[in-house]
Amino acid sequence: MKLINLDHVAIAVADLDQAVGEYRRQYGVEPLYREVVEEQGVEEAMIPVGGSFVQLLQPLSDETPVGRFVIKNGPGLHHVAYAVPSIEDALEHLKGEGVRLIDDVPRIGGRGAKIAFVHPKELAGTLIELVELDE
Ligand code: CMX
Ligand code: CO
Repeated sequence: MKLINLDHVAIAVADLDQAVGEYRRQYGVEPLYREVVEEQGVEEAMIPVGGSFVQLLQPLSDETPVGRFVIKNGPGLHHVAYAVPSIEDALEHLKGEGVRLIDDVPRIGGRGAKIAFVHPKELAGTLIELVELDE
């Protein structure tokens, strides 16, 4: 297992345009990507900060992971994502450690990256995403 960097910190929001506007005004930053990822039930904006991103997530409906999260907790910190060299190797390693995975096999997320989630009950109540970027 090797973590390349902290790829992004994800924040669930109710209104993406408003959140992007607040980041712009308060911190002077601008999204580099913005896209709808149907399979994950979100519209996302990726704001570069140093070598990492802030990922703002607006749920496409209440019946999505982020939609349920916002109803239950309100807007806030949703997950952290680590870049890995090989997502298959990382998942294999975690399975060997007996770690509960949400995704046994990678999915395609924003930026066309391979992604997979680890269950938040595994480590300090934190939802963890692994990302393999196509570079
Ligand atoms: N962080 C920490 N804990 C979380 C959480 C989060 N983001 N989301 C849910 N939980 C906790 C809940 O509080 C709940 O805890 P308790 O049992 O103690 O109350 C438990 O996990 C189960 O939550 P739930 O609301 O009953 O179940 P859900 O159906 O919402 O499933 C989860 C939770 C994590 C399995 C689901 O959100 C999931 O599959 N997430 C992965 C996919 C995802 O989040 N996609 C959106 C982001 C896409 C991207 O980054 O590109
Ligand atoms: Co993410």
